[in-house]
Amino acid sequence: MNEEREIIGQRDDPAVPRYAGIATFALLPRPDEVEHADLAVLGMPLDSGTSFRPGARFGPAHIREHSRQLHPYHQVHETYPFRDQQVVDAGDVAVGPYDLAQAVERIHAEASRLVRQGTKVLALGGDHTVALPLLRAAAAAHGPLAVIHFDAHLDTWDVLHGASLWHGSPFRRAAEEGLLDLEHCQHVGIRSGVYGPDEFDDDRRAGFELIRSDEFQRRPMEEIAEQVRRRVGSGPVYVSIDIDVLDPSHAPGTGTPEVAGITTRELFAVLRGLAGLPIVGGDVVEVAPAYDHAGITGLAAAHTAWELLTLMGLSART
Ligand SMILES: [Mn+2]
Repeated sequence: MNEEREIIGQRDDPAVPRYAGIATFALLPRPDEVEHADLAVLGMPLDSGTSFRPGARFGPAHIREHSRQLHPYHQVHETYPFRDQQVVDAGDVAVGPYDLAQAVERIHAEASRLVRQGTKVLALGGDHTVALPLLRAAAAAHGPLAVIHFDAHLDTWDVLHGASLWHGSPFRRAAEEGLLDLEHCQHVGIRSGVYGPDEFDDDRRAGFELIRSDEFQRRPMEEIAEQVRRRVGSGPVYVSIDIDVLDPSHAPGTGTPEVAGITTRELFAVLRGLAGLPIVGGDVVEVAPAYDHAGITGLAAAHTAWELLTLMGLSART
């Protein structure tokens, strides 16, 4: 880290409470307020790849609104995530709703621009299609990536309704394009309905091993985290978190909810067990606020993003 550079953290005006003022993510500065950003939170207001309930285009704003309560110190990692690295809120990518291929190109262009200037991207979705251009940008800089994918769904499916680009296919397309390290990818929390066992064969060919959500009932979470660490090895890691990995009781506001999921506590336990991995990028996606209640999903997503950016700060330090 550059010790001389002044790091600007969260807004800290005693006259303005956390619930007031414009909500950047965690009340962090914008890019034009800092010399250099080590990590940019970047909104993806897009849900044109959704197969079931639409609405994730409103996810980034919802997550920001619920990120006002994020604090500067992480009591488990004993670190200050906004001091270890300069984090900014880079706003939303300029994408429209009608042309998904064009939106994917724009996300790729914006993420690539940030990555080239040495800024890691933590994306707020938006539907899971956005992971493909984000992986393209990260892999261009770091080579094939070990992906840790928290999700109820495999997302290694092929064509749906004639489209190869949709929110259930990003990791299949990424594998085909050589963006993934096929020996080192890991799903966590899988449980959705499938049409048959061949879907799991396709999934293995896309480079993934899987941990199902029901394993959380009989296995210690430390052991699950250790299995993930062993699988991903020592190369660059990308962490993709579909909020529907959580049980609908913990995240009702999402497009394709699946029952019998994991809890926020279980998700955080596994994430915290990944400290020290070289995480080069990540996303928290599929937040659809129209189906949320009392901000449960917004809060879960904001805090999940905070856990992830804390990990990214720890990997920057090592
Ligand atoms: Mn997904």
